[in-house]
Amino acid sequence: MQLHTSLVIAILFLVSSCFAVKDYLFKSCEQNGFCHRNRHYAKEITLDPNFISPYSVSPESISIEDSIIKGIVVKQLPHIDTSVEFPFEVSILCNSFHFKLDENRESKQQVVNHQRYNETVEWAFVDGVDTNREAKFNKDERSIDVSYGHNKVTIEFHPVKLTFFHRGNEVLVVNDKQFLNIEHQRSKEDNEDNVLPQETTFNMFSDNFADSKNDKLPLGPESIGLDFNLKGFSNLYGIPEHADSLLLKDTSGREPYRLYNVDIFEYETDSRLPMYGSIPLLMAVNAHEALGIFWVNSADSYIDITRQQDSTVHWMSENGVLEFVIIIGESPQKVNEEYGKLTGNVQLPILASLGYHQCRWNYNDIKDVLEVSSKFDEFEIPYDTIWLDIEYADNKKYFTWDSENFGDPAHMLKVLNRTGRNLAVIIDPHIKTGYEVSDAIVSQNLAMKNNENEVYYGHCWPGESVWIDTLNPKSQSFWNELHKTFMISDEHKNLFLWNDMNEPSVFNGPETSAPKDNLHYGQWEHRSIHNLNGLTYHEATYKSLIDRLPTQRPFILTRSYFAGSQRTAAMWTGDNMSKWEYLKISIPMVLTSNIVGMPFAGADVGGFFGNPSGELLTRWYQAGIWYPFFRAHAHIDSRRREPYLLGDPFRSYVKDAIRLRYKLLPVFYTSFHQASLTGAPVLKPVFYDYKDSTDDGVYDIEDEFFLGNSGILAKPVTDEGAKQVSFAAPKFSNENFFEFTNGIVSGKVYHDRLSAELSDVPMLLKGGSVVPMKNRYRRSSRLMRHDPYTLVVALDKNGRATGNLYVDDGESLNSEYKLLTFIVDKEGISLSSTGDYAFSVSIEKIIIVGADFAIDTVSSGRVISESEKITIVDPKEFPVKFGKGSLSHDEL
Ligand code: NBV
Repeated sequence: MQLHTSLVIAILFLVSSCFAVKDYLFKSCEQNGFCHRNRHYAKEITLDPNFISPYSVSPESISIEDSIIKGIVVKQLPHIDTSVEFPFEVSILCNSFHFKLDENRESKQQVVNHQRYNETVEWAFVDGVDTNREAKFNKDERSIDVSYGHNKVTIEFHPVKLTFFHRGNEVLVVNDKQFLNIEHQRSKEDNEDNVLPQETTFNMFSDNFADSKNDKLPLGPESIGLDFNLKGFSNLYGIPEHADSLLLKDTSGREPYRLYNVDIFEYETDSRLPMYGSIPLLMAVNAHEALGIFWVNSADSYIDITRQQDSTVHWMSENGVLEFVIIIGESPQKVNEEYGKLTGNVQLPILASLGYHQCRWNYNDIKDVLEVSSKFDEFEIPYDTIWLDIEYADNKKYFTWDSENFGDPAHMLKVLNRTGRNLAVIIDPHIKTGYEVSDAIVSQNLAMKNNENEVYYGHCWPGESVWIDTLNPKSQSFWNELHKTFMISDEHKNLFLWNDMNEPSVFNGPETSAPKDNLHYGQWEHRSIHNLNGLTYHEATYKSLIDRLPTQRPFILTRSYFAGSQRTAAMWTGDNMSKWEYLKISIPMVLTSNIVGMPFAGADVGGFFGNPSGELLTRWYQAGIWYPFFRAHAHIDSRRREPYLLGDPFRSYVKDAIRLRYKLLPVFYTSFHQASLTGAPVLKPVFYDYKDSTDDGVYDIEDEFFLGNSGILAKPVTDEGAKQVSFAAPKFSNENFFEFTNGIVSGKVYHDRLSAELSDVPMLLKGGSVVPMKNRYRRSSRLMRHDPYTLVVALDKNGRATGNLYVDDGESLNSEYKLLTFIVDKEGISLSSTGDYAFSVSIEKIIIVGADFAIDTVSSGRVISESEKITIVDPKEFPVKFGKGSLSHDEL
């Protein structure tokens, strides 16, 4: 019996370990030298009430020129009675506070760049960010004040402390707890003299982690750490990527959140482990203000959070300059806007990329691709893009096509194009050795190097590989030429790209990535640039696509990303599983991405690993239609699950869900247009609109959201067997929310719960909204171009509603456009517009709900196309005419 039990346990262990993340491959804070040391330092300081920080600002060093404060932070070393100097700069960039501290270092060897890495900002920021010249400065012996807009910051010299006020309220104290720690340059031999009594020397010059692959740590300890005390903020968000809740958790006594881009195989939910991308922006929100901390650093980082009335964030990075931006505003939207001014907003996507994407690893050959494509048509399911994973290339040699199975890609593209379809193909950064592309990378000196400055060879899908170093500006023209040749001729505009594995993923590397002591262009260690490696790669691809077709908006999907990635790529949440908990976690993950300015985000619909049940897959599609990036994907070992293959009723529910996405494309596109101008989320968390509610419950709503500013509130079903949902947002609002299940408005006001049978996509429409939809079925978005709109109008309690519609040619960079605003009141519907795009918008139907008055009929400017009829659901059926001259066909 005992034997039997242990056998069962052993089997259970084996089975569960097959499907569990290999967390032993990834360093915990305890195992990671710099994190261990910073946490230790923080703990020692906290325990010592008499601690006096060794850091101070030298008052004599301060100068102010051109609205930039320059000065020196001094670190006193008690053992040797000497000090180290760190020059720093403070400026106001646009409306945000910017701090940067460097170290003057001696250069001893030629191979490794000895300076602290200071170029993160160049990758993350847009060009030409302005220094605000209106900031006012006021200095005395002990401190300096900087006032800008409604904000003021007092920088105290000793102890070093930065206190921020917004409209006179204290909102943030930086270095309140004195966790500031800058491990200055020293040699191994002198180390003892250079450590403070509160420090530990754990792994300062070598790394004892089993999977560190002999990291040589040539520059010794160089970490930085700092605390941020958020006054009156207990609700913190952001710092993706983690498979975790929307609201950040308290990490006291647990693993901190880690930012280190890795290929995390079979990741688990409810985890602070690092994932494929990172955006070091944390947002704190309360009823009065919102605050952004943007830690401008691309090295391995951990963030400890103590969640309280006044929360503390302890940020620790392995190296680099100490640089951060503080954004303060009235609202989260304001933080998004200011962050967007620094790092750029999402590019307005090519319209087709907002349609449905059909992917799997892999479609076998051209015949397979075209068959799948025509099956969609046979079952009248729209889709826009079909994807090819790594098997399309000859032996995974990217920039080639497998001649047997993909011998005539031009033909494939042409056939897809007939129905307005696109093809997306994968190009990974590991380039197999022994063919012309890798040979050229080596001979032209464009490869990432090892710690001896020789070409780094590692293992990935194709076997032995080299990695293109896209930090090297010379890589760009090489990359452009490769794309031009590979993408056949300029005639084929329907080819999109997918950049995977760009963390970079290295099978035999430490923590599944590149060795930290590898070298990049400028002799920078990989350690310093790791988290922006993925960005440099997809940006190079973006530039190559622009080089090929200068007027078309490129579409690129990237797995790894950093602050600034939103300008040139969409992201997805990587290799999830066909399980309910992954469907559930995808919503806060996508919302978090929206909070930090990267709205073009999605998760693999259906789950990457495994085979979902019909119910799970249906619910996943119904949720997936809300992901700004909507793609189904599946692992090579999973069963085929294209929507038309599903048995009924699943097939028809999935088809309806996909069709609903297409009906809502005008709303998605309009929301993306707003995001491209203001950094606003496309999927908007509920707290964005109701943060000043007296009920704190608004801050942790992570399973429902608004679609931009459209008034559509959605709550996907993510529980097996669920037959109804309950929305939280309506209770924070004075407005009515109308039932809008499956995009059909009934005039019924929502109370308490909504039925959500498996056929249903539960959604509500807030009173006061006008939603433009395109309700006719077409095979792809391109074929919907001239279709008329249906306006769904939900009046607010005062009988009013407004809504926007953005239209342009859907594909050109700098296309002409028209932005329409519909205004509905008791008098009728009126319209205002901006932009010169000469394109007529026709409306075939207007549905109005929520009127408790007779809708007046006014005579002129009827815009309903001849054959069509206006439907009014509530309160009575009668034709609507429009307000005096307010809306005419020509105007539209
Ligand atoms: O290229 C194969 C897969 C891809 O399908 C997936 O979407 C990526 O996240 N890729 C990872 C490599 C291997 C996954 C086990």
